[in-house]
Amino acid sequence: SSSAEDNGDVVFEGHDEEQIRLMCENCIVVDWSDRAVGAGTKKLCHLMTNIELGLLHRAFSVFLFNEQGQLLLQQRATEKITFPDLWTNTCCSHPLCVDDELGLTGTLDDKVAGAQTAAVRKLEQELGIPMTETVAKTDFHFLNRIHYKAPSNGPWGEHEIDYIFFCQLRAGQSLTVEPNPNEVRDYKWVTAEQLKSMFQDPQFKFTPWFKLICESYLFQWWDQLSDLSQVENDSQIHRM
Ligand code: DMA
Ligand code: MN
Repeated sequence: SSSAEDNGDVVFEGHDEEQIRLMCENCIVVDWSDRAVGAGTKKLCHLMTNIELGLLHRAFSVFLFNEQGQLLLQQRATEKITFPDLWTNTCCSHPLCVDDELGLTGTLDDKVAGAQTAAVRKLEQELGIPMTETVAKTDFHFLNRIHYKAPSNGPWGEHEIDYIFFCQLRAGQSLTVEPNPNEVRDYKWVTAEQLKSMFQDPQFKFTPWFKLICESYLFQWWDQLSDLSQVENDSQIHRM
């Protein structure tokens, strides 16, 4: 449906205009083996009524580390329709149904490259990080894919196959973060110990996918940040 129609849709009542507009993006609908089976608007893909019928889409999650090995966290803007105000990893979004993000050949390498292209696009749009100058696409380490489902507020939720990427700034490289206030409310660089203590502090609330990754792989991968060769490029899809 057009965005003019969507503006009047009851599911968008009280929501931010720009975030409603982004609900018209075309996500990649996938089967359980992560084969692209079609396009679905971001709106359709994030309604729990569709998710409960099995609708699944492709996503990515970037974890960006500085030279000292601190992780950049973001707090989602209040304007976000799903999971507003929650703390999470550096950047998350969806590769879209466009040639350079879809992974046209269907090989894992090609799908990873498509998700990386989307990651560069959103690091810039959400955090003002000019990735092409800062980090080359080859600096993205693909770890694995996580399949999870989680309800959000109201009629919304997530059901995704999520491509996990680690990226570390090179020696001497600094970074200016200029958050887009429509996307990001706050940000913070943390060590593993600081993140663990944030989990003990009730003032910080976290997204479900970030909690799942923290409870499973994050800290063991973080320990191996200087050499990810033993843990990267896992072709399995991990169901959580
Ligand atoms: C969706 O993130 C992706 C994951 C892994 C949950 P998001 O809601 O931040 O997407 P967008 O930034 O496109 O709204
Ligand atoms: Mn999603």
